[in-house]
Amino acid sequence: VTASGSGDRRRTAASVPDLVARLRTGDPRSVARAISLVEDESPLLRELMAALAPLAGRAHVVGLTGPPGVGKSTSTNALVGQLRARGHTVGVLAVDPSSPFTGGALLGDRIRMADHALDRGVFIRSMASRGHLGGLAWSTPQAIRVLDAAGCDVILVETVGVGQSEVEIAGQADTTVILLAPGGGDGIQAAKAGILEIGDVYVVNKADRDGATQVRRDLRRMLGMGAARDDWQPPILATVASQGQGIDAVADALATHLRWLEETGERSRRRAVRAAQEIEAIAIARLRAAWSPAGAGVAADLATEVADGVLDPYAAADRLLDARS
Ligand SMILES: Nc1nc2c(ncn2[C@@H]2O[C@H](COP(=O)(O)OP(=O)(O)OP(=O)(O)O)[C@@H](O)[C@H]2O)c(=O)[nH]1
Ligand SMILES: [Mg+2]
Repeated sequence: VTASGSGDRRRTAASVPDLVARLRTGDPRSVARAISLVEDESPLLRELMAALAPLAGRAHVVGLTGPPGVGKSTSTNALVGQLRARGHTVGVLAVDPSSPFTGGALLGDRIRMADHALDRGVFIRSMASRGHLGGLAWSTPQAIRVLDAAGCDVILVETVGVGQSEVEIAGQADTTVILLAPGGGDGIQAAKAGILEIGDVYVVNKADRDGATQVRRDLRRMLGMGAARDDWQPPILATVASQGQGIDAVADALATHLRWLEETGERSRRRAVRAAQEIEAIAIARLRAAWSPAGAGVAADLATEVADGVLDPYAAADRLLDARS
């Protein structure tokens, strides 16, 4: 079921308790509407999150990230099929940190996801930052909470790797899957982007292409050079996502990692880190809103005073914090 929000948003707002009651039954329209409330930063959001908080926390949140065109959407699509075959309900959140509006690339994702469009056990939703500063830092965990409360066993969060964003999304997942592919020196770029520290599972997709073995070898060498992390050895898998090859092994690796997270207590630790990031993002968004109702950034008069040397920046920051309520 494609949980697209357009249209739902214009309907007369049902009460939050009604919405939550329907959402808990897995009603796709309610899921779509709840995620639209997140995206629109609705005034109802606070009540919605309060109602959903005790209902969420069950789902296995899996982040999939990697360079543009590496095969994230194709892999997600194949993985949805694999997880459905194992009896799991699945939520898919395609997050686009680079685009302020839901645009062309995500439309492409929706079309590819059409394989699952009629399946009641699958929710698919794309989400963009809508230009909010740091917006995805609080909106992504909230959308995850909606899907979790709606009963998704596994939530796949696809993000395009653009610099820092994959690291941020990794902080929000229980399990982070890094996708690479041969060509374009991805292995080397990966090392630069700090990808070697954040992956729980590495997948070299497009294994049907020349150079895939080399990418796996490079990855194995580079992962081996880093300091040993905990007692989890990230597997390095090979897939041909467009043909569904190797996807069963990816699903196995996700299940194995979830078991490891639970046995070691690492799952609770990661969830606490995620909650801390979410709280911070909400608090910072609120401070920004209090300072600049017009969205113009730091109060202009203070900025002028600092620029003119009338006020020092620390004193200006004090005034800003004092003025927040
Ligand atoms: N040869 C080959 N092509 C593949 C494979 N997997 C995906 N592709 C193709 O690679 C292209 C990009 O795939 P996507 O799944 O859209 O990649 P993506 O990472 O989601 O792309 P963005 O979301 O735009 O960053 C498509 O044309 C796919 O058909 C594969 O295993 N082998
Ligand atoms: Mg994609």
